[in-house]
Formats: sequence, C-alpha cells, structure tokens
Amino acid sequence: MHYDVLVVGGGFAGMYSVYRLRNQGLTVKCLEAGSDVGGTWYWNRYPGARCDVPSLEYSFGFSEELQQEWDWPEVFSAQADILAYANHVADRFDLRRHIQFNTRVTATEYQEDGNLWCLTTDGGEKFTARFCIMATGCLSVPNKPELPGAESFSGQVLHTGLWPKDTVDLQGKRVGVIGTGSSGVQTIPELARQAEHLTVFQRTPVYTVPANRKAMRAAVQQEFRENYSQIREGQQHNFGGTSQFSPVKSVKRKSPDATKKIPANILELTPDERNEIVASRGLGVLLSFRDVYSDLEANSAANAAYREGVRKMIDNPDVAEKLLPKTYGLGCKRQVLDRDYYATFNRTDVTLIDLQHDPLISITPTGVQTEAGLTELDVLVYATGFDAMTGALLRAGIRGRAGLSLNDKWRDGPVAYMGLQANGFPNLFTVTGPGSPSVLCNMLVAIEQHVNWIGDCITYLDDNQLTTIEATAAAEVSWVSHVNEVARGTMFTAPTCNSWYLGANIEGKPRIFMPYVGGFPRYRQYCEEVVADGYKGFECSA
Ligand code: N01
Repeated sequence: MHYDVLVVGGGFAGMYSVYRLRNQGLTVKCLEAGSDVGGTWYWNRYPGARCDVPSLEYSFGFSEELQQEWDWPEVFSAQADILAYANHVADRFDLRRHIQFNTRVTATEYQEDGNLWCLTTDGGEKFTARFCIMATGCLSVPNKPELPGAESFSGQVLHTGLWPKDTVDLQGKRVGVIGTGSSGVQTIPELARQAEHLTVFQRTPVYTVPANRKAMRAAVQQEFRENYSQIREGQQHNFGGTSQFSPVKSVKRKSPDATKKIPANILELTPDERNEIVASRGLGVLLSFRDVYSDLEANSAANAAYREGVRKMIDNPDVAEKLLPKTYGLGCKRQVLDRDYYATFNRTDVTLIDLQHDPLISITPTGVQTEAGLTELDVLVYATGFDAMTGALLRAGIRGRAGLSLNDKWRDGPVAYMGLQANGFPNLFTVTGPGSPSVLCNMLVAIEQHVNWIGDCITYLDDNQLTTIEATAAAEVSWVSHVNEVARGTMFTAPTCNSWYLGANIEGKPRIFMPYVGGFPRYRQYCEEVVADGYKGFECSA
C-alpha cells in the first residue's frame, strides 16, 4: 500500500502529523502498536499517573474550537483525563480512519531506486511512502532490567509503562515495587492504599516535591479560554514551552504569609533560615531559588535543606535516612512531583528496602531475595523507567542509503541535525528527536513546532519540484557539538548525575546528553533561520 507519508506512532505527535499532513492534501497512513490513540497516556495507566505540566498548557493549540470546548477537571491532569482528551481529538478530527492499530513496525527501509520508504509490520504487511515520520515518542520503550531469576517469579508481574487496561485488583495482595523515579513516586502512595502490604525496593533516593492538587475552577478555565492566543504566543517565547500565564480576574487572594518575598538566591539565607523556609513553605520552595541550578555551593545548600525537610516528615529516623538523596544534586534529573510520597512511608503497611545497603540478590518464585532476607510477594511492579529518546528509533529497524543502519550510525550516541533528521536517511523525519528540546519542553508545544516544520518542509519540496531532503553530515556534527556545548556545566551533566537524559539508566548505552538544553525559543529560532536560509544544513535534490 502506497501513501505520500507514513507516520509511525499514534500518540500526540502521530495524531497531529496525521491531521496536519492530511490537511495539506497528502495521503497519510499512521501505524500504531497499541489498540488506540494516546501514546504515553495509552500505555502508562498505572495508579497515580498524571502530568507535570498544567493541563491548560499541555494541550494542542492548532484548533481554536478544540481549546474552547475541552474541559479539564484538574489543574494538573490525571492519565485518564489526558487519554480522554486524546480520544476526543481523534474523534473530533476523524483521525482514526488514517491509523492502523495493533501494528508494530519491524523494519523501516529506504529504497534508493524509487526514493521510497518501505515499512514492514509485525503482521508481515508492507507500506511505502516518499516520506516517513517517526512519531515514536521519547519515553515509549519500557526498561525492564534483567534481574537474576526474574522469569521464575510465580506471581503477577507489571510494568508502570505497560500497565494493563483491565483493572488490577491489589486488595489483600503483597505488592513489591522496584524503582523510585517519577513513575514509582506517583504510584507508590496509590499502591499502598490498595495493597495489603507494599514493599518499596529503592536503589537511589529521589528529590520530590509536592504537586499542585487543585481542581480546575471554571473561572480560571474561562480566563484561559479568553486569552488563548496570548498564551500560545507566550509558549513560543518561554524556555520550557509554557506561557506562565496567570489568571488575574479569577485568582484567589493569597495569604500575606504566602506572598511574603523570599530572596532570589538561597545563599542569601543562613542554614537556619533555609530550614525555616522549607518548614513553612514546603520542599517545593527550594526550586524557586535562582542559584540552585547554576552554583554548586547553592545547590549543596538546597540539598541540605531538602534533607532536613524530609527528616521532619518521616516518623522513623532510620527510614528517613534511607530516603535522603545524598549522592547527586537537585536539578540533575527531571524534577519529580508527588502526592503523599513521604507520608506513605509512615504507614505501618509499607516497608522500604534500601538496595544500596541490602542489595537485591535475585527474584525467586515467591518474591525478592535481598541480602537481608526474602520478601514474599503476590505482585511485582517494575517502575524502572524507559530506554529514553533513542529506544524506539533503534527498535524500528531503520536503514537508510546503501543499507546504512541507524543503530550502527548511533552506536556511540545519537547524531542528528536539530533532532529532525540524520544524514544517510533522506525524507525520514523524527518528531522531538535527540538534539531537540523535546523532554525539556512542554511536549505538546515541541510536537506542534516539529510537525509544522516538517509539513512546511514537504510543501517547500513539492513547490520547488524537489524530491528529497537530507541533513548534511557537516550540519549534524556541528549541531551535536552545539548541543553538547550548551549542556556543558549544567547540573544535568554533572559527573555525579546519572539520568535517563544521559542514557545512564540503560546498561551499555553511550553516556551522551540527548535533549537540547538551550531552551525552546532559541531552538525554534534556529529552525526558522534554517528555513529562511533555504534549508541550510540540508541537501535537497530533484
Ligand atoms: O523512570 P526513571 P520513571 N534495580 O528512570 C530504578 C517521565 N514521567 O519511569 O535511579 C533497582 O526516572 C531507578 O534507580 P536508579 C518523566 O520525564 C513523567 O520513573 O537507576 N532499581 C529509578 O529509581 C520521568 O523522568 C511523569 O538507581 C532500578 C527507577 O527505577 C521519566 O518519565 C510520570 C533498576 C527508574 O526511574 C522516567 O520516569 C512518570 C534496577 N536494576 C514518568 N533499574 C509525570 O509526572 C532501574 N531502577 C509527567
């Protein structure tokens, strides 16, 4: 079956690609492994899953009608509400008829002769197109570490990133969870509420601050609706792609204490003052000091105040000590937001096992064996993250000119031009690929910008009777060195920091900082300049 464009992935990036390219008059087919739309929000159905970007900003801006009609029940949405939104978008714009579900792409091969991308699926079908868009997501390949004896476990095994659609009944069950990143932190309080007993296996303690748990007020939503053009414009000029729009008509007046000014820098405060401010305002206040992310002394002052704050929240001092991050600083990993995380460890039906001091020996048929003993379990939950940024691309069997494999090209880390294309792979685009702001930006804003850029690029080619576009080797090398240059010296790349941004969570993965940390506006400007310069850094041919 032949189309103008093939899109791999039916999450928000794939859905908007279908919408945008179809509206350009192109024939489009999207192939999606899941049974429905939603991507991340389709797969991550674990209890407690929710977004860390405000709902009114984490939404599409391409349709005025859409943003006027959709109601968000909470300020920060739960997974079910975002998935409902994805379904609404699919229905409203009649996208499903272009998407083939339950279809995983196993090979993505360029046929030089006809200038075609040929995709093979797990069902043995073949699709061809002139253009291929990989809308495969940044956090879409679950990481399940190979633990000794894992296959022998006789109870139920779950992964937060592949949570079943059917309700999982944990009542009366002894549940274990491995991992305390964003997914673990979100699900642990919920699992504790449902299970008879929860055991948390923690390898590295996390910095987490309380999430905003407010219900959406109709007046706030209305004020957003009235100001959406300004908000969408604001997103384009904000480092992380959120407008920072504050409703003025509908805001509640804050208490005088909450509005009391705090200094810009943490180093302006004495250690006692830091602890007092954390005690009165909560751990989240530490994120508001400017110097915490740019000055190691300030960072270590914030880390100390954080630890002091946590000690006060945990009843058992031994448990508190285990929960304190000590080996890396705030800001090195993606900030985690929680609801009742620390309070959960004060429950009598929750046990924390610190794998640093009580290492995991093996999984057994009945539970998890650590040095100190066996924890018997009925259910084992892996909250062990993802093979981020490159994982899905490297599993799609991508081969370009002369059979060049993307896996070979990226053996020492991803090399791509602006996270949009790689040399050797003409007419193949990646949405929010490595080297673009992607996960450091509001994803929906990053997705729309990329898809619009790709759509405009195809129009440019067609208008100029050009058939291929391909990033040059020189342009991608210079872009990668710019990406590294911008990341150098930030908390993200500190030697003590081991995050998925660096691929450090996957054994054997090259340690490279993958997203672009120069900010969305700067990145967007580069993209615009490239176009204004006649697609500088790309080679187009007729
Ligand atoms: O994954 P992670 P995640 N033995 O990689 C542990 C987004 N997200 O799914 O740190 C024992 O952060 C690992 O330990 P360590 C968000 O961008 C967003 O939680 O490697 N433990 C760590 O504790 C986020 O950053 C939301 O020592 C092992 C955990 O597993 C990203 O997804 C919600 C282990 C993995 O943490 C990833 O978050 C959820 C082993 N062999 C996710 N291997 C929102 O709020 C790994 N671990 C929007």
